[in-house]
Amino acid sequence: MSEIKQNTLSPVEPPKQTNLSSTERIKQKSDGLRGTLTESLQDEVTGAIREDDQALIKFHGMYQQDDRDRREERAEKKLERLFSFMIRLRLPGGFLTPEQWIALHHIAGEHSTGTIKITTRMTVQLHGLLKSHLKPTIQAFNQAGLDSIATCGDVNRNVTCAAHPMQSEVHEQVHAYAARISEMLKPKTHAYYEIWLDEEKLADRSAEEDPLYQDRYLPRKFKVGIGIPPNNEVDVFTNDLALIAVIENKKLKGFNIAIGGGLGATHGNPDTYPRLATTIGFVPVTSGDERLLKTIYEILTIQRDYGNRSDRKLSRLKYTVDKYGVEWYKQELARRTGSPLEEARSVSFTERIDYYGWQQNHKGLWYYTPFIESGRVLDDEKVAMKTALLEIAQTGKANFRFTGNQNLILADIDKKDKAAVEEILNKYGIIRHTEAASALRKNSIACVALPTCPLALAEAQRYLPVLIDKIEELLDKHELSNENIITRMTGCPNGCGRPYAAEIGFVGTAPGHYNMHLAGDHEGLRLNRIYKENLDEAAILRELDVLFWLYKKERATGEKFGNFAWRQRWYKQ
Ligand code: SRM
Ligand code: SF4
Repeated sequence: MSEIKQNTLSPVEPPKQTNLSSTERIKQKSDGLRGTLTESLQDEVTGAIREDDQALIKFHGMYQQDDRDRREERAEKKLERLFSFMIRLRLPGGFLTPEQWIALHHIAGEHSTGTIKITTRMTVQLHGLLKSHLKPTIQAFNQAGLDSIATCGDVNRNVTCAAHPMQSEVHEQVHAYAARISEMLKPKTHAYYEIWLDEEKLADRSAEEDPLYQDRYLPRKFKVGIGIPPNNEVDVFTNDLALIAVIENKKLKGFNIAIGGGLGATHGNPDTYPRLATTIGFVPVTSGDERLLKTIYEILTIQRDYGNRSDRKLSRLKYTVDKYGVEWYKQELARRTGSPLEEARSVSFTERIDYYGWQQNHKGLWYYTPFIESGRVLDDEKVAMKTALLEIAQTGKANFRFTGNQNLILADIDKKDKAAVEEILNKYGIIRHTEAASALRKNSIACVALPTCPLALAEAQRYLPVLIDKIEELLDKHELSNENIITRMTGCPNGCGRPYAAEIGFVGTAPGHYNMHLAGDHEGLRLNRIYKENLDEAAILRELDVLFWLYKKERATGEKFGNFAWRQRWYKQ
């Protein structure tokens, strides 16, 4: 891809910011994100890395964590916390070849807890890596053609893109943009290759000059998502930058551009809030991609120059958009790109689902989507998912695509190979497991939360499956078992499982307690609102029992639970 031409228009001076946050200082003096990571890794006295390096390692796709289940026991024994690391891969559009899945399977077994966690952004994470395992892990990933660059930190994150190729004939064309955008927005520093892959130090540092990120990077994380109507399975409007494919007569015409989505909030801080992206216009791609890429690039430069660098709670693009206004952002973008956006085109999202089971695309290729609860690929008492997926990968007959709902699709299976894949799926009970899962369960998401997430206030992925057992009983009682109510839980208000875009959202407030949010729509076009705060399990079930009863009794034909809740104003006014 050609380099984006730098803007040569006379700059309008962005406001000079004082009171920079400590992370800003760490970034700027990090020597291209190197910091003292090499020294930190060599220090055998502790399982942790130095404090400043904890901020820097994120840009390399890793987080320092500790096992929160064992904090007390370790403290009693006067031992340091049981430190380990989480690593997240960069997989734009969420795609792995079967060979890469096999490599991932073995790397997970050798270096991490063994569980492969599919995330809400269509990639995978491994947890529990000891410090000494980080380099061998990255080197093994590199051998498989994989990296973790910029999957965390104040940069563009993993680019998501609607997953299911049977959705449209131009799906592959749209999908290719995820990789191109990811590449364009990747930091230029060579640090990753030096620190983790032992490559030679650059003699000439000017080779890694980074006109986009400079030495300050972005004020905060930045997320790009691509949606392909009619399925909004990626929750496209929850991204800082949402691209919505405009397809007319089976041809890709371009993308509607929406900015300022983001879900993170802090309990008790009214200045923070979830927000869906606002559509600001359309960019055609019929005469080449330069205009689209330039538009994306300059949306980031505006956020780089105007985003809040003192208070990290207020530094996402959504706050910049709300502070300066959507019209101002559009004008500044037009100034930087040299032309205004075109009028947004009409698009329509009518669903937000994973297409479970077998599907066929326009070319006759087959796709199987199994149900993977909370995206955790492991062998447990319910199903040997990890072994089954390895065996399928070993046939070489299926690619692996991830969805924004923490699932995967066994993809691009030739007609003649379908029976062989199906035999393995049957052998391990995957088809039975997928068909047996209720509509509620299949439409649920839970974030990681405890024991690894340092920010969790309550359980999520370890608890939602249990709560769903009980909600299923209520749905059964009210003859609503077939309702695919979108239900999501997170252990804190940061929103990693996108609970604010659910029909029923549970947001952790304290151990065993959740705020219950209601009245989001089914398509991800309207956020929900708080209904009741700090509920324990008994209170949640009591509330739902009554709400389901009313829903069954009074809903209009075909009315979704979220829309009914909205109509009934089941939220705090
Ligand atoms: Fe997230 C922080 C896990 C998707 C909003 N997120 C975290 C951290 C890294 C905790 C931390 O900062 O130390 C969590 C690591 C837990 C662990 O042990 O693995 C974490 N986030 C996840 C994942 C793995 C949840 C999952 O179960 O799938 C998702 C990884 C996505 C990926 O592959 O890149 C994940 N996080 C999201 C999403 C959903 C999305 O992007 O579609 C959101 C809401 C959208 C948004 O960004 O606004 C999200 N995560 C946050 C926030 C709030 C940011 C904010 O603007 O306030 C934090 C906290 C922070 O950044 O300070 C956070
Ligand atoms: Fe952790 Fe909160 Fe994100 Fe859940 S929502 S993974 S608890 S930061």
